[in-house]
Amino acid sequence: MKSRSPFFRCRDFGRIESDLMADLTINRVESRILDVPLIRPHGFATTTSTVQHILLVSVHLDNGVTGYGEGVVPGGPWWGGESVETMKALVDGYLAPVLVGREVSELAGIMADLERVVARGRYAKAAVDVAMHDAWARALNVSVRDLLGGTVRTELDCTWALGVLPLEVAVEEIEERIATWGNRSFKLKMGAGEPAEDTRRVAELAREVGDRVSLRIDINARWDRLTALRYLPELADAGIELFEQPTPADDLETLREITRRTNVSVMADESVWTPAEALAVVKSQAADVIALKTTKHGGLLESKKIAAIAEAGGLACHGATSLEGPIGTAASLQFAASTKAVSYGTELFGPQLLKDTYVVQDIEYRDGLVIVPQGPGLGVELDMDKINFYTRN
Ligand code: MUC
Ligand code: MG
Repeated sequence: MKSRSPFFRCRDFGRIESDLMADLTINRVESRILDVPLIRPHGFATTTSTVQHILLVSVHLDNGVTGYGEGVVPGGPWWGGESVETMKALVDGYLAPVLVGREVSELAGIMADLERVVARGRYAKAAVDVAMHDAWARALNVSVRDLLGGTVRTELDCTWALGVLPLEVAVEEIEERIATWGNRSFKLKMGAGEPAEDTRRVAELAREVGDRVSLRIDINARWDRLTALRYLPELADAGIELFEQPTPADDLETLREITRRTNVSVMADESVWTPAEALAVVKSQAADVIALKTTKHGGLLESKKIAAIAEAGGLACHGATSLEGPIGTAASLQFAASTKAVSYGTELFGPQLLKDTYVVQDIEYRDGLVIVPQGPGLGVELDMDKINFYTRN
């Protein structure tokens, strides 16, 4: 048999390589809205949810592999201007056409190109970014955290967030969480009521349970400077351990003043969407912690930039939530598992707030911890019957 020249071997290699690349080609992107009931109403500063709406995005490759991501906001457009309906319009009409026909291994390039067709739209972009990470990792038979650099932790402290609730109901819920799930820290939503009354309610709660658990508050940017300077010291005296975004997002001066004046750690949430905003918080020393949400930052790649900036500036990141279901939660856990800077625990309790799950094996919680799922991709497998059941018609 005639031996093949190096020239042909080289061409064969090129062909094999291009076959593999073709396997990774994205052939379609689909999305559907899920409406999943909550175990109890969750009260935010300006609205109350009884159902979590989730945009489920799937990225399908030529090799038969599918990856999933969730587009999700806490309680609707009040938080960041997007809703599942706006996300669906962006994904179907504008983002999907950029993906189709490209290899999923071009993820960074695809994400950069999305910026040319959609400004902001970060929740929608996050769903697409996560679905591509899941598909690519599954195609390589590795976990998403492997793609992101490998494992730095396998479990995290998990804070349980209470909605805006009357005192007795809140105490009952905290006792139940301690007894059943071993939660050691709780976040209390504030900002809905009149500040003096809101403060009295939380201080009272701290007197009842504060010696056993860590209490944090999230005011969702609802207080002005004077209100914050008036009431935050009372909350500090009551033993609150973390103040999350007391004042408006754009007002870093006031956030900095609060951070300077108090011994309580201050966390920036609404103030940090983009890497540039994270840098501004670092430069102005406006906070001690950044609420890192893979959703509001627009996906895992952008979140890595936020984490790097925080770490370089000496700030910790908290693995925060937009009340994702199991898929979005798995994505944030894969991120936290691979990112040292997520050193201030997590509040990724979304799946426990849902009345039902739509993955085969739900996210695992025990002893106040949430466990990073194992297995390829995000580490969760979809239950298609449940998905179909919760899909909006
Ligand atoms: C937020 O502002 O942090 C996360 C949990 C929760 O109750 O509200 C969200 C959003
Ligand atoms: Mg917040």
